[in-house]
Amino acid sequence: MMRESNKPQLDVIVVGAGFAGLYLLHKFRQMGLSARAFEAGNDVGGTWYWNRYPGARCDIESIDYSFSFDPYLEQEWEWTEKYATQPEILRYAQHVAERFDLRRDISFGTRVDQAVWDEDRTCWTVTTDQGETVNGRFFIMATGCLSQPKDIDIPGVETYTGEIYRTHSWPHEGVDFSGKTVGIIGTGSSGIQSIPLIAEQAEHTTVFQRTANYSIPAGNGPIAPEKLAVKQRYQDYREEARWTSVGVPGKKAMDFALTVSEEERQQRYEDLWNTGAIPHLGSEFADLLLDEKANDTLAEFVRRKIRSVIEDSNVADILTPTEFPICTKRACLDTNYYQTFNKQNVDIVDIKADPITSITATGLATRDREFAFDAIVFATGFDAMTGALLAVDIRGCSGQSLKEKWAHGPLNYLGLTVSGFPNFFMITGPGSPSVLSNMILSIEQHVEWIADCLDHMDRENLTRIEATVTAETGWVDYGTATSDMTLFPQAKSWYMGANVPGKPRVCLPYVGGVDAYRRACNDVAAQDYLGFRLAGAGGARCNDGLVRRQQPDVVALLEMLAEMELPPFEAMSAEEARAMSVAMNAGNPPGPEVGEVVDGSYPGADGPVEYRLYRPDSPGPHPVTVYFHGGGWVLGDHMSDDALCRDLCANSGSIILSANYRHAPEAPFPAAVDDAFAALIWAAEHAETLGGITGELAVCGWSAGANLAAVVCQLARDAGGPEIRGQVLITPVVDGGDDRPSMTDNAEGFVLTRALMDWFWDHYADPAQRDDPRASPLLAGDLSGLPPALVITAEFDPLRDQGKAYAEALVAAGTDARHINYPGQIHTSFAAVGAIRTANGARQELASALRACFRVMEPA
Ligand code: NA7
Repeated sequence: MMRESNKPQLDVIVVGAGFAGLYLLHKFRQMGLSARAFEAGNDVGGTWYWNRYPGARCDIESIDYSFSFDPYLEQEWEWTEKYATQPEILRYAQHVAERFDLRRDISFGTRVDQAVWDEDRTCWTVTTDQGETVNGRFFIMATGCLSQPKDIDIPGVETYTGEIYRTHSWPHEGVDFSGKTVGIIGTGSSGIQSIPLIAEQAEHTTVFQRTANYSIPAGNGPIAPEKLAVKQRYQDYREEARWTSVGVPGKKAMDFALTVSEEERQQRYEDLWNTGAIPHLGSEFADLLLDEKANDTLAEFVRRKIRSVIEDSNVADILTPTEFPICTKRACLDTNYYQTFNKQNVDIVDIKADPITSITATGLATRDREFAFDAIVFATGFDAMTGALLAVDIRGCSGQSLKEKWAHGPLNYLGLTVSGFPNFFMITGPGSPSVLSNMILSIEQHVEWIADCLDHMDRENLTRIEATVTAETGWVDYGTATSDMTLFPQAKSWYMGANVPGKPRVCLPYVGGVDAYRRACNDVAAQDYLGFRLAGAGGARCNDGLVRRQQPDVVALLEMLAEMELPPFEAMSAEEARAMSVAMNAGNPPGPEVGEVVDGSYPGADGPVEYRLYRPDSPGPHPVTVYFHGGGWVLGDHMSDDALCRDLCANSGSIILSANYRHAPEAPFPAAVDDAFAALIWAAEHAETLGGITGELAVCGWSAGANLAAVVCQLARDAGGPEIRGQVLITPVVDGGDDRPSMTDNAEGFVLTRALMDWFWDHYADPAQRDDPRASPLLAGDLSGLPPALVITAEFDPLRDQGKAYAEALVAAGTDARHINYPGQIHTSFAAVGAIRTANGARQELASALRACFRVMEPA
């Protein structure tokens, strides 16, 4: 038992009294916990207290950018504009503080210098710049993501004799620029919002731009009546917002910029432009942040708009952004930004072409010019997301500092906690969606998650919580895998830590969306605080593990399918299942362009059967790969794996002849085998007429199609031909009696379940037939003398271990075979071209295996 004198003074110590700090205090008071906040400013408001520059506004509509935790609060407060100004948002923060009487728990004008974990007393000891020391059971940094300004990294500032202003700490009394010459450095949000207003007052304004930004007109004004009407169903509306990707209701993009018509695309961009809907800009189409070409359609649209506003084409050249994909840096909302540069007394200087070399006594110098100014405004940004956290000397177990721990990037679990730093939480920390979302909504989610966690601990009589290294590493890797799928890493942005010299280059926010993130946090709590070590009088416990085990796009797909609540295939007739499979295929992204696509038919074992031929975009002839589609011998056809066939064709330089075959149950085993073998023989004999190179023949297939590919290799060997150069087997079915661990572990799981596999087998072959090597090629007595094989499997596939067993058996029999198992993937990953991008590497591997097996890629 802890002696009374040893007990921490407070339950919770909070740093910051912005929106996060305010809600924390309110929440903890409701829970009966003692909490105190320290705030450097002299009032509440955080970022909205400091950033008072002219034109400062939020880029999330005010109806959305406000608290939802109290229905009375949300009803009584009336916003006056679509995008609220800084003074109005600050008034709102003050109103919240007053309404819930929060100021009495806040020490203003006080900076926290240090926080040290005391293992013996299970508490944090916090010291402030006012000489105060307090201790508390929990320590929470609610310091905001954009609160630590970036140092001015231009020499000579101290020599300047004019006025200096910084957008992040603007004088409270305001600034009058009338009659003054002003230089403004920086064209991020702060610059873009303030430049038009400063230029309106100043006698002359010169803007120094390093990187041109994308900005769209805010279209600000009174709140539209339909938006205001949301207040009549505010709580439902908020719940909707919680399950969107940015925390603002809107339609979920399901289609692709590159598949709709040019006309539709332009119309949709025009609508976005006209509504100033910045949160939805990057999500209008599902591929905008994933595919450079798709992104460029929007970027080009915005570039054209920018050019149409600016009169001087040289100025337009400077202001038109080209250096990074749109939305990979925060896109800006403006009012008359580009128009401002049509004024005679406003200049722009491209400091990429003519860099600033120093601040001088009278102004600044670039490499080629000298400028004199009465005032210089720095709108040069922040040491975002980690800066404010590292500004406090936070020391966890064994005295390790957060700075040391984060030397190579902010290791964290869920953006909420850090291993080695018990009872410490961050609000909207790195690793959470934070700056890519409606911040107030994300703040609420974090505060509520922490409150639930503390409540759980109290109920279970636990006093210490700490993330495990496994969980932390898993989350960081997952976050990196998520951002690596996107275009975000291509920008030198503060999201990537690229604006601060020497800062580790990692994607700071979690880019997978508020909805996916919320699900992960909820899953952690629901699984007995998965990945946390908890201890106290109630006992020690740890359910260690990873909250997300599949690749991020696989998780997104599985979540989407779960949301759709589709009936399982095995509950349907074959006809119904086929119809559903066609419907599901319809929305797939298209595969890459190929030289030519030709449909035809080959003589199957029982009459003509269709094929689709994909020809590479290079002068032929080419080697030929006969491809067999997946679908459990029941579903699919020669066109259903279209995107994969295109991908294989484009990347392997081989003709892909996707041969259909008769399907079960109408034509059960061995009909599909007979057709597949007939297709192979026909392709070998007709290689030249198909534009192929005789003798350069390979087979490939996915799932049941890979079963057929493996089987025809055995049949061709036994029949003495045709000669096959290689077999590429994608998650093959090779054993009808499989009961290996992967079958059991993934039985219930990931699109292909054990029940579905059983359903396929039941349609295809009688139990007595399944031992036939033409149904289960793994059971063939002799696996020697077969074509070189590449077998790829997926970690979360019931078929994983049989695929592996086949590759091993081939090797044991002296056949040249390689097996690659792809972590975090599922049975359908490899065929999902464009949708499961984390399988791109695997698809490259398939294509190079095909390339490698041919002796001749092109005729001499
Ligand atoms: P940002 O968006 O980081 O913008 C900072 C701007 O300052 C940007 O144009 C920078 O150019 C420029 N900059 C920074 N350092 C220099 C130096 N040394 N020389 C010249 N130019 C420089 O910060 P904001 O305050 O505008 O906005 C921050 C966020 O607040 C915003 O995204 C919203 O979420 C709200 P660069 O692009 O790095 O070439």
